[in-house]
Amino acid sequence: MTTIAEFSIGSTRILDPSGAVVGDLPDFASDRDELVALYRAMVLTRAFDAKAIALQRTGRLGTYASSLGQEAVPVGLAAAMRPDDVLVPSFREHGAQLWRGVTLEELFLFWGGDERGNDFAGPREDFPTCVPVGTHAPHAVGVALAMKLRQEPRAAVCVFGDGATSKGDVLEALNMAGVWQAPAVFVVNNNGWAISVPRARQTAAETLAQKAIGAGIPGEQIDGNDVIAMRHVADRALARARSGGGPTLIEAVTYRLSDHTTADDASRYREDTDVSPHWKQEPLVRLRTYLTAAHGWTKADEEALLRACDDAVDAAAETYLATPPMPPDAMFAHTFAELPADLEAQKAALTGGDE
Ligand SMILES: Cc1ncc(C[n+]2csc(CCOP(=O)(O)OP(=O)(O)O)c2C)c(N)n1
Repeated sequence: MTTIAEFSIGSTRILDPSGAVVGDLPDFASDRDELVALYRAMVLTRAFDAKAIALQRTGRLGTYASSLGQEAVPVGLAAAMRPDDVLVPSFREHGAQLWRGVTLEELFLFWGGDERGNDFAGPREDFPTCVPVGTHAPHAVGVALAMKLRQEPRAAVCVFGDGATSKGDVLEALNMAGVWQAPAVFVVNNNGWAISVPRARQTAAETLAQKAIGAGIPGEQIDGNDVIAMRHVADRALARARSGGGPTLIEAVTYRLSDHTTADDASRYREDTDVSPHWKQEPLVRLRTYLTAAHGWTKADEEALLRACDDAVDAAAETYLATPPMPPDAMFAHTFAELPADLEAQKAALTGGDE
């Protein structure tokens, strides 16, 4: 037998869990302000997360998907994006959405079941949160293809979980992105679990990044709790996509410290002893340790930042709680240009009108 093709999967880590530099620092990472911006975005995301869970537990928010411990993936990714790139997110990308200009109030509205939360004042072309697993990946390829046909130097960025990579939608999207050399960057937010199904029971593949190989596109893995690595590798993939170099798949290895959602109880399938080592890897402590050692981040800086983020989140929550709900028939708006007769009838029944 002759070997006719060989492949390998690279892995990138720049900051290790102790906050030590173990790779080549990219240029942006020597700038204290750039690092503080990344840190702030992760802290704000975590503050939003804590408030969202508290509101859900007291009956004031719908089912909520936490991003606790995974903040470096969306934040690093969004920091690498340009405003006119398009984010096509799954349901744990609050950090990316906030970075790109979606407001805290909008995020609360969305998770409170109010569609106005998807009508972002900020990134008008970004897609709404996709709750069906993986169905947004083909959409992202369509967006990227449109950019290519219009010869626009932009990219579509699609994020999904490890479980989603076992779905046809994602594999088909990777395949067609490769065929069309679409300017798309796919990010697997590999947090180890698809609800109660561990990564090892989803696929026999050694890495998820190698799912790119079958589609003929580059795939690489990064330490997804290292926000510097995330931003750096995404920078490179986005630059390649925008300049006609085609798509990339990035597997960001992180860990879901929380329950899957507020409707889940992870203690039913996961021991505390499995989870606790991952607290030593988490992304906020890692960058904070580095900021402290390399850039003189102080306790006072930390306290001021925590207070500012908590205040912003509390104020947004107050605004959300004070927002009058939409009328029930709002669910019929924006679904069809002209409502089909059966939906017209349902709307009329709901509003007490004639059938
Ligand atoms: C098409 C579809 N099937 C099933 C579900 C129910 N569901 C919600 S999240 C989830 C697991 C997703 O796991 P993963 O892709 O790893 O993302 P994570 O939730 O871990 O971020 C499932 C099966 C769904 N939302 N959509």
